[in-house]
Amino acid sequence: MQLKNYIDGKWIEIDGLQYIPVINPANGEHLATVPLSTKHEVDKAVEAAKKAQKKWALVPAPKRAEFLYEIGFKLKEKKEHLAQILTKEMGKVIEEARGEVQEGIDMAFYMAGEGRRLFGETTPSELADKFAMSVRAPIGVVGLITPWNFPIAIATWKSFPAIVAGNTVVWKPSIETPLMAYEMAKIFEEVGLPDGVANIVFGTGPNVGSAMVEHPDIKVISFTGSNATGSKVAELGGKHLKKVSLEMGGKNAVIVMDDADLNLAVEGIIWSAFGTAGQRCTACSRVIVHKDVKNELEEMLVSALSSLTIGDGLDPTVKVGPVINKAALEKINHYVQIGKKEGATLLAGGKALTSPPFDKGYYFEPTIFTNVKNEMIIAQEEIFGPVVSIIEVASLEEAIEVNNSVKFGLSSSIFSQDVNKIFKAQRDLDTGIVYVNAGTTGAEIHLPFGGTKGTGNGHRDSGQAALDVYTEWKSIYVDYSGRLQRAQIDTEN
Ligand code: UN1
Repeated sequence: MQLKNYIDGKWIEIDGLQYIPVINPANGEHLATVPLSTKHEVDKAVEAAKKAQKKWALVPAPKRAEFLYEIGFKLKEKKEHLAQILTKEMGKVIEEARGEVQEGIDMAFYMAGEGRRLFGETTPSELADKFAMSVRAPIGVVGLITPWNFPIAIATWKSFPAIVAGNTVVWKPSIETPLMAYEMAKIFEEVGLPDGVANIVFGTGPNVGSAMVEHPDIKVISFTGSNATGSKVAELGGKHLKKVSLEMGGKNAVIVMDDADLNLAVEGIIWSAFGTAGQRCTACSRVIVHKDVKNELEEMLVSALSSLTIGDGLDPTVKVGPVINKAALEKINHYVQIGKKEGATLLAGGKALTSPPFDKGYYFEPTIFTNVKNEMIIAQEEIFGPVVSIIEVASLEEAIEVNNSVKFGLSSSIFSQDVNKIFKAQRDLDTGIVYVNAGTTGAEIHLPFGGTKGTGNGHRDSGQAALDVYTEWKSIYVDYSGRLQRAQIDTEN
């Protein structure tokens, strides 16, 4: 199957474009080919989106929302079909793939509900016989750049609030996982979303991504991906005075205090560190443990690893699937070598699996380092794979300091049964998301998603907060006094 861009409600095949294969990371199977589009295709998509936006903004929001309800029902109907494709192109295990599709369904219905809210504010005027209000206005054409690790959920976090608020969308999905975008485009077509409201252009960051960020008619860019790319997007977007919303990396920690329920902590760590083969921006990659329970926790973690079957995620007994590609496997391996050189103790795992039945895919063993010092590279940089570092501390204060010492601030978690420690921790952990007695993953779509410091630039995906990215506040004053009343001057009478 040769994928096509979806522009202005049509599937566009372009002569002379280069196509590259889409590969199943579990077994090397060739799934499809994806075009590497150019600035020309971006221009076409923006032109269509700009034309469509004028009309779309005039459709009453509850009517716009009806399309999202329809999309939600379609996603529900196709949940299993989509999950199967998602596992094949991305590698996550089938149970998690179903969960990701569910995240998209939830987002569709949540944002569809927004069509009958999109609340503004009324405010008393300082002058008599004058009415003041502020409303959310759509911004125009928005550009979405989404990653391969949550190819459907993250796309819905961004496109649904944008669409319900009256914007139109040009979306560049990751070329690692274009099949999910293709499936979404089919759904847009099936529900009759008006032409040009959602457009998809396949291609690379340097070509399609840059052309989007530089395009004068794209007013907002929402990006999820690496810090290196995110800062380039911010720089280029800044030059064009564009609103840029960034969601980037994490170096998320689970804190385990001496009074924690250790069985629960182990379950939380294993799920957050090795689920999705550690390829979540919310993944747990550090365990900050109180010295009194360190040995016991380590033993329990190592023994829990034996329950983690590695393999093709379509097999329902498999718990850890492959990583996305060869480059990812090499990067993870590189960090493991660094950890060894830095003097951390390898407690479990540490190797890529290269002999049959793993030789055709990209598999890395769940890996645990201990005796990790906070200043080590493996304790500071995002690895984006199934590797976790255990760091010992002597108090809650030290745990919080270690947690906050990294350049990222996405998610954190504390296992404790002491309400005083828990409340102190939720206040002082410098991350956009804090979990108590749960791992670092599993954000729900109706709460803001994002982080502090190097994780973002102050914006949030999901929840009501997402609407702030895709709308502009417009303040409206209606003077019904019949005379010219000057604010700040005529207020004394
Ligand atoms: C991501 O890894 O980029 O909170 C998103 C979670 C998921 C989303 C992760 N709901 O782990």
